Amino acid sequence: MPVSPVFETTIDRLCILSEDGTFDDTLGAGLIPDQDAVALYRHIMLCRHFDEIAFKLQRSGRMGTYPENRGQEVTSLGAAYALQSTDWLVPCYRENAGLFWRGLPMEKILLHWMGDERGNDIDPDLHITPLAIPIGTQMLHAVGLAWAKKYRGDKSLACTFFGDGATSEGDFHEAMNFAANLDIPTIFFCQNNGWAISVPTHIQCSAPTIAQRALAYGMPTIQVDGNDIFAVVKAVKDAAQRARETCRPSFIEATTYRLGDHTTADDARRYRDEEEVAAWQNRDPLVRLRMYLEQRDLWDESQETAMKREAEKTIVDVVKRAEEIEAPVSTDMFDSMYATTPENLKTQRRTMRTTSLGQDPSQLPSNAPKPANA
Ligand SMILES: Cc1ncc(C[n+]2csc(CCOP(=O)(O)OP(=O)(O)O)c2C)c(N)n1
Ligand SMILES: [Mg+2]
Repeated sequence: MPVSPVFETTIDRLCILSEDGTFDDTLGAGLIPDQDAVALYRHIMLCRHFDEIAFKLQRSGRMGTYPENRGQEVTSLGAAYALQSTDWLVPCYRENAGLFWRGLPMEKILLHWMGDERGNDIDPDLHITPLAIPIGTQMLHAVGLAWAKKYRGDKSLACTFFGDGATSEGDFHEAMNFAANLDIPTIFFCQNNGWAISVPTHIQCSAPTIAQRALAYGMPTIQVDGNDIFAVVKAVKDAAQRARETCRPSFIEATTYRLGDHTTADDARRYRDEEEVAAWQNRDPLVRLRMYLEQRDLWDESQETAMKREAEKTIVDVVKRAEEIEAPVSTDMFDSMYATTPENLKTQRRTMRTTSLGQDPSQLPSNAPKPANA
């Protein structure tokens, strides 16, 4: 019996607006109309300023840990731009630009990182789930949401964002397997920024691309330049069309880089070379889009100065709204837990004491076994 290949394929890499400003008209013409390109650029400037101020709030003790988004803005933004408002955005924690584009009030993200649960209380009409801090859990939620959409015969989908590191989690593989085998309209959007905190991608993925992980599930897959908003928009539009027409899920690996530390609790200088960071500064998605606009006379220095001023003013108001909200009260934790609060929790709510911490043994139910030391 001769040996013959049972499976052969290639994976495409898509780039439309390259790092030196060259634009591929064949792929990119008409993809983002001029006025939208300007609006997207203005939005990235606003998000960059938000990021800077959030970092300063943490440094001055006005907020908890914060993960800077700088350098990765166009991955989630391109996706949010390409999708419809009824499609779910299921984020991890570095997708501010896409969430704000969809309409999430900016103060919600500040409240989240200030440790205020009201930051996670999101208007359901926005179709955005709260930030997922445990790595990987959100991918399963996205598949569940998309499955529900399919059951209802609704042509929308779920797009979930995660990092390169998250693709080493069991949750990732379960979500991919389930979506692929049951035809669940999900877009798996991997933001490969080269690092999972201090672990470089090549240490946790011995394959040359993350995109090829999808092949094992028989899922259409592509790699895109994640600092090129045009490439991201095209890849997401193609995946969304496939999901709407056939319910098939897709995988997108967007190569990008976080220009800041992992979070404010990290110091990336301890594990990254300065030359690597400098090389990626030259690929900054903000600079790249500005080059595109200037080449077409859509943007100039006076607009840049005016937008900077506008961003500063907007973010001052955002911070004010986040800091002026009245402080939460301790009983809130009982009020959002159950539709009808059980009797034992009503008692805890009234007394703010519990038997489980040994604070109030009188709350033990009458039929509970006596503690060993009683
Ligand atoms: C289940 C779980 N394990 C570990 C962590 C700690 N942790 C937080 S971020 C992170 C790295 C994630 O890397 P990646 O998925 O590449 O995302 P990035 O931050 O680079 O965008 C880890 C291990 C966590 N939050 N959740
Ligand atoms: Mg990463």
